[in-house]
Amino acid sequence: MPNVNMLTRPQSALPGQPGLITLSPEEKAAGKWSRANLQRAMELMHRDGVLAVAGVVDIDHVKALREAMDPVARKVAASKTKLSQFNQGFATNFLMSPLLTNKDLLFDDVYANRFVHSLIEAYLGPDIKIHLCTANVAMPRTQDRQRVHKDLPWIHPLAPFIVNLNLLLCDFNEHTGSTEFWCGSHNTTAWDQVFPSKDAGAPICDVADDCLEARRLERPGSQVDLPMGTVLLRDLRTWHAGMPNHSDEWRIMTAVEYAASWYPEPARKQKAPLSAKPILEKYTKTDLDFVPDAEWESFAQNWDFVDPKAMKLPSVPGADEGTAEGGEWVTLNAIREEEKYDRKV
Ligand SMILES: O=C(O)CCC(=O)C(=O)O
Repeated sequence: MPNVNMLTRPQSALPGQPGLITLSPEEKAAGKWSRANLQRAMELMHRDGVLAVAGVVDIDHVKALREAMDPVARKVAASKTKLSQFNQGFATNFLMSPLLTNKDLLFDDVYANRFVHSLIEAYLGPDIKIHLCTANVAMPRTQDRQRVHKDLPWIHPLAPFIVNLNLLLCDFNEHTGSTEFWCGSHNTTAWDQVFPSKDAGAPICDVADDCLEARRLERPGSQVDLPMGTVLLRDLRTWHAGMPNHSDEWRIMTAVEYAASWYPEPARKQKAPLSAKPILEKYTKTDLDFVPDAEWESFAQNWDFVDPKAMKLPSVPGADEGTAEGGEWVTLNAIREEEKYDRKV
């Protein structure tokens, strides 16, 4: 067999699961990644758009987060009455806020982890900014799967610009409704999203069916199989989908998004509580709007895509509100009307 280089192998020979790097005791003691692990992490991130990282968060911190967030997730779910309170159009997955006003849950290795930051900075460049803090819940005993999508309802840059960090608060596998990822989709497709109509300026999150079917032949999506406490880094351009959770567990992962320094400040930032500012800004900047704790708590668990008083995701340049600086949103990813995948045809 010839020794075929990884990067020139056909996509179909590449694994469906993302690669994994594990922090060694020597790296932990030195406070930094070895050169070899850093190189491996960058190769995997650029190849797959997703990377699993083990050994960077204390498992007792993960258990504490799980214990505190599980009852809140149940309560939030019980209060939901409308589809707009769920994510991606199915009443199976929803967003909740991590409990950022509980100082006993503000762990450095979760919100200010230098090992994680250094991987993200190697990928996005220096001076990363926290852009979003949330959590994804897959409700137990559910049947529906989300459509394959990118969390990007706008014409996004064609270079790494936001990395999402998920911390898995239980074992993630097909039984517990782990996320399906389409490794490599971040850099092999660009004009792949559906537009609500030909004259719409911004697409919706969904990936078009023919892009999906073409890619399925090359390197199909697969659900991750990873233990509790793993950190998953995802280039936001990577296709993925929330899946049915067959178990009795409330499957939760926290999410923190980091943006590249050159990514514009959103005109409307996500709100966060003032008491969490010191930890969130310990080593990175933020693009968050800090408000008094009591004010944040009054809407933190009210996620609803149509209620104006609900918690809001940051606005997106080139779609709803332009940029905070008022500058024009530009990207090479321009698309002619006739090239758009129109939802109505
Ligand atoms: O919870 C998951 O596994 C993924 C959910 C997701 O992709 C979403 O809600 O946009």
